[in-house]
Amino acid sequence: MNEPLQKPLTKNELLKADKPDLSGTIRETLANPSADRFSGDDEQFIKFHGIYQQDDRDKRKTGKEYSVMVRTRQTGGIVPASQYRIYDELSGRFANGTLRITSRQTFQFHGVAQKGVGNLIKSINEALSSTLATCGDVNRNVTAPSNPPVDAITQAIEDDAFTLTRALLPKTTAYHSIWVDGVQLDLGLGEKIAKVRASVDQANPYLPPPADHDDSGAPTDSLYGKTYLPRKFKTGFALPPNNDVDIFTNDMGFVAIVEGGKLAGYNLLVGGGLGTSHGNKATYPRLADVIGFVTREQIVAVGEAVIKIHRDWGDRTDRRHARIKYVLQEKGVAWFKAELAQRLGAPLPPARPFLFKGQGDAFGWTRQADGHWFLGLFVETGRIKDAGDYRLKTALRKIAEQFAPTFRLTATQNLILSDVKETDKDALEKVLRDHGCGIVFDPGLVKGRGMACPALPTCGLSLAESERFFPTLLAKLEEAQAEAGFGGEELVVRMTGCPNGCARPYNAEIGFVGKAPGKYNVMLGGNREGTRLARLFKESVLADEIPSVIGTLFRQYAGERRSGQAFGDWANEAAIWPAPPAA
Ligand code: SRM
Ligand code: SF4
Repeated sequence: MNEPLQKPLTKNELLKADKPDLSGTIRETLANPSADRFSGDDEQFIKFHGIYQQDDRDKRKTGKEYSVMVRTRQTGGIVPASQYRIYDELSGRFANGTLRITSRQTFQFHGVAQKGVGNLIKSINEALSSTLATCGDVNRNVTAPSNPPVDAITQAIEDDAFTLTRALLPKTTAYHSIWVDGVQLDLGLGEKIAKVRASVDQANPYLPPPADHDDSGAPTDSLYGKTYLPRKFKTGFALPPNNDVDIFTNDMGFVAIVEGGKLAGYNLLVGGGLGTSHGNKATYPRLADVIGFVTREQIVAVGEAVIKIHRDWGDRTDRRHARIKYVLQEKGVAWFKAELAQRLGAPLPPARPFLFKGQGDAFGWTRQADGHWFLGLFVETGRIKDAGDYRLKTALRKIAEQFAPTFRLTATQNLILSDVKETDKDALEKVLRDHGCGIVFDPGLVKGRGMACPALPTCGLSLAESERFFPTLLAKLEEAQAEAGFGGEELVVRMTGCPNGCARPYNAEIGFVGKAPGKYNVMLGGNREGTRLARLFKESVLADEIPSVIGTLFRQYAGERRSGQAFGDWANEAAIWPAPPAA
C-alpha cells in the first residue's frame, strides 16, 4: 500500500531551518554600497527584523522604485516624549516625512531608502525601542489598554504586558549584532540623539532575554527552536468594559478580571485572527475562544505554552492556513484545553465572568487619578503628517519638546498625550489649534471610530485603495447618516485594501474589503463591542455605489430600529440578507 503523500514544507520553513539566527545575507547587503534593495531570501529574513521590502505602486508603470517600511515595537502603544522626538527626526531624515500609527499600537516608517535603514534602526534602538520581531513568524507587538494607568490595577496590566513582551522575544543575537553593534551613526545624528537621550535614565525594555545553550554550548532558543512559528502570532491585554484592543481578534488574549477592587488575574483567550484569501474556503476570520483563568504569576508560563502549541501543531505546509486559529477550529477547544493542561501540568480553572460594553477612544481632556490630565486626539487613518494648513507633525514635535507628555498610540490608530500638568493644558491645546488641527479634539463618533489600512501605494498586497480613499467615503457615509436622521451617532466603519484584514473590517459594524481596483466586498453585522463577526452582505460593490447601497440601509435602519439599537446589531438581525442557496 502506498504511504499517504506528505505535503512539503513551505519555502519559509526551509529558510528558517537553514539560518536560525535569521541573519541571511543582510550584513553583506548593508556593506555593499551599490545595493539599492534587499533581495532573494533576505526579503523573508528582514521581516523578523521589522522591515518589509516595498516599491511605490503608483510608479510601477515606469519601473520599480524600492524602499522599505520599518515597524517599531511599542507595548501598549507607549512612546515616551524623548523617543517620539527621535522618531520625528528620523521620519524626516530617512522616511517619507510621516509617522503611521498602526492598528496594533506601533509606528511605521514608510519610504525608507536602503541607504538609510541602518541609521534608522540603530537610532530606534538608541531611542530605547526596537524593531526586532515586529514582523515575521514570531510574537508581534503586544497590545494593551491605551488609556494611562489610573490605579494599581491598570499599572499592573501595563507591567504584565511588558513582562510578556520580553519573555516572548526571540533570542537571536543577529539582530543586535547587525543593527546595533554593526552600524555607525552618521555624523550629527548621533549627537542629536545623545542630547535627547541624556534626559532618559532607563534600560531598553525590549532587550530579548539571553539565549539558551545546547549541550555543545551553541546558542538556542527554547521557545522558538530553529524554525520559529509556522506563522505570525499576536498577543493583547484588555480591561473590560472597554475592548479598545479588539481582544478577540488576537491569537492570544488576556482579559483582566478585577475582583474586590484587585486584579485577580486574566481569562485566557486563544484562536482569534482575521486574515483570509478571496476564494480560498480554507481561510476565514475567527474570534478567539475563552479557554480558562490564569493568575498574574502564570502569564509567562501560559503564554509560552500556547506559543509552543502553535509551534508544534500549526500547519507548516501552507502559510495561508498556518495560524493558531486553524488549530483551534480543526482540533477543537476541548483538545486545546487538554494539550495546554498537559504542557502546564494541570488544567486551567474555568474562566470568570466578564463583559465588554464598547470599544474605541475618548477624545478631549480627561483628568488622571494623580491630578494630571490626558488628551485623546483623533489622527485620521493614523497618519501623523503636515499637509497644507493641517500641520499635526509640527505641532506634535513642539508639544514633545515643550511639554514632554507620554505619547500613547491606540489600537484604533489614534493618539493619547498623557501626564500633562494642569497648568500646561491651555498652552498645549493652543499649539494644536495654531497648527490647523482643531479636528483632532472632536472628530465625532464615526471618524473617531473608523480605521483604514495603508494599502496603496506602499502595500504590495493591496487590491484596492484604502487609506487614501477612506476619508472621502466616510464623509459621504456621515452625510447619508444625517439624511437618514441619525447623524453623529456612533458607527464602527473600517476598510482594507485586501482580505488580509489589517484594519479589522471583519468585526466592524460596516467593513469594506478590497476585491479589485475600485471594488469592495461589503461586510455588515459586527458590533461596537468587537465581539461578533460581520458577514458578507454584497460582493464587489463599485466604490461610487457604496454611499447609495449603505444610504438605503441607513434609511431602513432609521425606520425599523429598536430604541438604542446600534446599526451593526440591527443589520445582524434585519431582513436584508440574501436567501441561502437552496439545498
Ligand atoms: Fe497586516 C500583512 C499592515 C495589522 C493581517 N500588514 C501586512 C503588510 C506587512 C503587507 C505585506 O505583508 O507585504 C502590510 C504593510 C502595509 C504598509 O504599507 O504599511 C500590513 N497590518 C498592517 C498595519 C500597518 C495596518 C494598519 O492599518 O495599521 C498593521 C500593523 C500592526 C502592527 O503594528 O503590528 C497591521 N494585519 C494587522 C491586523 C490587525 C491586528 O493585528 O490587530 C491583521 C488581522 C489580524 C490577523 O493577524 O489575523 C493583519 N497583515 C495581515 C495579514 C493576514 C495574515 C493571515 O493570517 O492571513 C497579512 C498578510 C500576510 O501575513 O501574509 C498582513
Ligand atoms: Fe495591505 Fe491588505 Fe493589509 Fe491593507 S489589509 S495593509 S492592503 S495587506
